Amino acid sequence: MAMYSPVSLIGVPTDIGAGHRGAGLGPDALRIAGLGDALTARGVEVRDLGNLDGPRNPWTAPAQGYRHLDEVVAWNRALMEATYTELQAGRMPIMLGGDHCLGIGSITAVARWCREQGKDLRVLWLDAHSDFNTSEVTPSGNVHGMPVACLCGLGPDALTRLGGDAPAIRPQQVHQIGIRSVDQEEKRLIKQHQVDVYDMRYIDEAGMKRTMEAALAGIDANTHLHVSFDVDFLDPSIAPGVGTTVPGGVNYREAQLVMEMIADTGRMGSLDIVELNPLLDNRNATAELAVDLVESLFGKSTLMRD
Ligand code: HAR
Ligand code: MN
Ligand code: MN
Ligand code: MN
Repeated sequence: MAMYSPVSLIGVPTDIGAGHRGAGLGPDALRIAGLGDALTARGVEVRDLGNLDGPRNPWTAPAQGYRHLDEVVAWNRALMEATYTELQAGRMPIMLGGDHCLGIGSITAVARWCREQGKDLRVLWLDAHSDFNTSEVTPSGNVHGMPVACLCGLGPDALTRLGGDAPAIRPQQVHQIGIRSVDQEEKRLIKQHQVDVYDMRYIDEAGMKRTMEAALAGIDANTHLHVSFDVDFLDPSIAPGVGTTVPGGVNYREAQLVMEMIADTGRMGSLDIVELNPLLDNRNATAELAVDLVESLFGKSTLMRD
């Protein structure tokens, strides 16, 4: 079995960036689905740091194109600090979300740490959505539709400069898989900034194996792979427990292959699990599926392959 760094689970119980309430219950649903024990069974040393604290969700309308911006900033700052601390301690942070606005905090910390260590950061963004909106073009004002843009320097200073300098990452460092819902103006931004997007049509035509080979091409011993796993990446028929389902998503076998191929690189150094909404789930089945997929991310396969 491959050796993995010790893992720290960081619960971030908030739906501050989402348009539905409930993703704040995600961390406990993942725990109840057995995430910690599943990793331990993989031979990974696991420490559960519990849940971070932050402002409650005021559930107010957007202002200047953002909903709950101050609260989003507060949660992301707390997560950034916790993530950075774990990386410094030689541990692999796994963020238990929470909605996807939290990717700003986790990835800002990872980017800073990679810069300091001289590592090449690559972000794999598994999602139905590109999350590349800005306040000018967002149809909703929900910040969970904006984290990739913020990380690439498009957004309010409070989020783009969370870690000091902006941008935290370059668009070319992001590789998106499973995309099937991009807003009109967001499409233009994605093109303009040359984010590497493997949408569902690409996956249909090329197959998941070739898609992943393309998304993982060029990874070497100096690469730090950050996996940002938005559970709505999966088809709603297998993963109903999310606020923003989009039909035509990745099926069970494809999802397993994605995780197995990431595991084969041996380079995953940090992980987000986001957008799980237990209030919309079917007896925690989506959380259990997420745990099953995380096992594959940590090298679980049917046969011994090494
Ligand atoms: N694109 C839409 C918006 O910006 C929906 C975004 C939904 N985002 C997530 N995360 N669920 O991917 O409002
Ligand atoms: Mn997302
Ligand atoms: Mn999504
Ligand atoms: Mn690239």
